Amino acid sequence: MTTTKTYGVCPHDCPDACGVVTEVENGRIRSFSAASHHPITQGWLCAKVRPYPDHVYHPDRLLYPLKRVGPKGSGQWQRISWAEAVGEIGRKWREIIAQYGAEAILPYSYSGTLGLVQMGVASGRFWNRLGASQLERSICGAAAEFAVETTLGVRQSQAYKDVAHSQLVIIWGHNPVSTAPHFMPHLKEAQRNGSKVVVIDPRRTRTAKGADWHIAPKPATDGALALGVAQLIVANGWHDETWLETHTVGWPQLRERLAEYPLARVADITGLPEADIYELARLYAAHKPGLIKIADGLQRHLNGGQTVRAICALPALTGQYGVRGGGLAYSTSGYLQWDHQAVNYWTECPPPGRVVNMNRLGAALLGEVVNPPIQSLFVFGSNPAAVAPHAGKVVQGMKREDLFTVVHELFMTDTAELADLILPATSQLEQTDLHKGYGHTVLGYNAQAIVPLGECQSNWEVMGLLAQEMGFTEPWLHQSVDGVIEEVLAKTAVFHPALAGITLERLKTEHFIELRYDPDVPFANGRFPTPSGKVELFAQSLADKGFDPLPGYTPAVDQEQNGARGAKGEERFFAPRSSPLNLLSGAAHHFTTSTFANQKGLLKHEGQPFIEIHPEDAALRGIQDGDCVRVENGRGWVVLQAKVTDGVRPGVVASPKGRWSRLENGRNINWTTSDALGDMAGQSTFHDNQVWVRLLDGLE
Ligand SMILES: Nc1nc2c(c(=O)[nH]1)N[C@H]1C(S)=C(S)[C@@H](COP(=O)(O)OP(=O)(O)OC[C@H]3O[C@@H](n4cnc5c(=O)[nH]c(N)nc54)[C@H](O)[C@@H]3O)O[C@H]1N2
Ligand SMILES: Nc1nc2c(c(=O)[nH]1)N[C@H]1C(S)=C(S)[C@@H](COP(=O)(O)OP(=O)(O)OC[C@H]3O[C@@H](n4cnc5c(=O)[nH]c(N)nc54)[C@H](O)[C@@H]3O)O[C@H]1N2
Ligand code: SF4
Ligand SMILES: [Mo]
Repeated sequence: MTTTKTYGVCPHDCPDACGVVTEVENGRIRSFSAASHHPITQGWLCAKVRPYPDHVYHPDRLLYPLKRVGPKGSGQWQRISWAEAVGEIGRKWREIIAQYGAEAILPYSYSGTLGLVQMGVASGRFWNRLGASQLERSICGAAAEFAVETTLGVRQSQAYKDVAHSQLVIIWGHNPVSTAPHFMPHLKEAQRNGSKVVVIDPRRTRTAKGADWHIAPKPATDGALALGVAQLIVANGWHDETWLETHTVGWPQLRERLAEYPLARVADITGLPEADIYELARLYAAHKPGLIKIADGLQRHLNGGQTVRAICALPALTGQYGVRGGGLAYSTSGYLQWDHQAVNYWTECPPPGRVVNMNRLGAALLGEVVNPPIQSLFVFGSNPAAVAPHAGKVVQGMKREDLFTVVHELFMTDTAELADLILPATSQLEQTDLHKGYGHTVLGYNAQAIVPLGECQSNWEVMGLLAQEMGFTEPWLHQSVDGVIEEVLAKTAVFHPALAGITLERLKTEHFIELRYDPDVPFANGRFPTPSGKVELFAQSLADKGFDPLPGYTPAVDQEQNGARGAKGEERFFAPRSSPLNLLSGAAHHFTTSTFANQKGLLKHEGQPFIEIHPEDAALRGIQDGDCVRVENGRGWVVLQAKVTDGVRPGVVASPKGRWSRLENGRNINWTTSDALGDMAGQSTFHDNQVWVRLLDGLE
């Protein structure tokens, strides 16, 4: 009997990027658990990933390439060989390129894995060489990334453990119990030692339940709330004038702007009592260090970028940037950026193709994108038919007869079901990769633990096959995974001192290596890598692009909810007389977006697809706890089970993201969400979603 022990990294979209260890006996996984020597993971995994062997050995894993034989979406497939599949792709693409050019091909990938090679490099090199359309990768946190980088210069964040120094922690529109689990033990300990925890969220999340104070504003009003708090801080003289003068640009202009946010107005906008807003300002000014922790859910609104700009102003007002346990905790992604050329090989590729926003996939397939139209879609590491907004449009677009769709997947997802060709993909335990977390600075090497199931191949292997088929012989398209890692590490180390001495060999033996930065507290040296070298409260770069250069607030109104009324192919929608509700669809505790939402044990924990509705809103509509309700707007509808609870504020309903339509009567929450773009960086706006909720009345 042979037993091997392999160290790896959880690849899923989560800031923690946990270290894992897999024991394999005679080729099969015997045990899977947390790596005890990973400094962030600390020996435990979240509820989603603990049963990982059930994911890897799921009876529904795709094991062979499949070719569609019936109409699109009919579920009729024929097994074919890899050679046939790749040959077919090559034939189709050559035809498309001859007629329309390579930009008619759109690769669509996102967060099935966050690995450097299997996602980063696999989404770059081959497609760049091909000259395919570029994907604007803005479904998740683009506006916040842009806002933080504009204001502070870089995305760097307090270490999880440094929350021990925080007297106050404001968790703002973020639910780390579910979405950044390894932050929680540190927070709990800080709380036990006396620091106060405030959660700001229209919904009483798992995180809010454990807070000292939960504040529930109306959705998308946080920009006004932040400016209102800022106004009170300044009006009371609680701000740090010296710090502002030394470290910021635009303080006088911001001060003027704040006059537009008197308490009464902010109370009116946010729906919060004046006393609560005042108390929040007082708490924040009185407790130092005070940490504000945000993530991306908060900013999936039409005004999300400016909301984040406004929140970023608060630690500047109180002089909290650069302080251990203070400032802003958002993302550590800016510490280490891989060498762009090593990842993408742009210098050896044709000019970049035109850019298609991933949030507009349905519209893009249905004629928004022309010259050339999208004639082929290649999806890997993403499930757009389930996760992209306005799913009805995505599905309609994917059903286009003249669209050639290839989906590289582990499972028959909503997206795979609409493909012409399906290629079977490896799981993390069947592939090699390098990972960095976005909540910490530990590098982790994922060694392949088991032989791929069936005929599964990794993303990078598929890129190699496609390159060969297209006649691209460049060696950088045919390296081994380790070769890619070595090259990217070496080329990045040239300008990144923290990588000095970190080699593939070391990663293979140590598995996880913590990168050290000096100073270890972001901005402790007082330097902000913005054009001015300071916190840009006023950003000339924004003014130059036609944006409001100061943090501000504009109402976020879902104006398109009736946009599809009576549209071709959709039944007519007439808004019921009751008023619409604002639907939030954040993270499910037991899934990672749609990953794991086909796994028995986790589905059982998550329960039936549900919608939380406030007792007042339920009563107005004659809805009782447990009733089936139809949730709808002009974009589409979905049937969910009502959970009547005061865990959402009146006017707000909440239903987690991630369900598979094909497992739930053909529709999920994204049949209602909007594909309108936010104020910055092409951001998705899932949470500006006006819906009508009513008892299911036999219509279906
Ligand atoms: N268990 C689990 N973990 C995950 C994921 C998952 O699906 N499941 N997804 C991963 C991904 S892709 C990401 S990007 C991160 C996201 O991590 P988070 O941002 O923490 O998660 P979300 O649930 O998207 O959003 C957080 C909260 O924002 C609130 N919110 C929405 N609109 C507003 C608003 O206008 N104001 C305020 N104050 N709050 C608002 C929602 O009610 C929600 O509770 O999590 C990652 N981790
Ligand atoms: N309503 C609503 N919708 C949302 C959001 C929301 O807040 N509300 N959040 C959005 C956000 S923040 C994000 S990041 C997106 C995430 O959306 P996606 O990036 O689509 O993430 P997943 O749903 O996890 O789907 C990933 C798919 O990749 C596959 N996969 C995993 N590993 C590999 C691999 O190595 N190779 C290949 N080829 N496939 C692999 C998995 O089986 C899975 O089907 O969802 C967005 N959707
Ligand atoms: S999903 Fe997050 S918490 Fe869970 S194992 Fe993966 S990295 Fe760790
Ligand atoms: Mo995300």
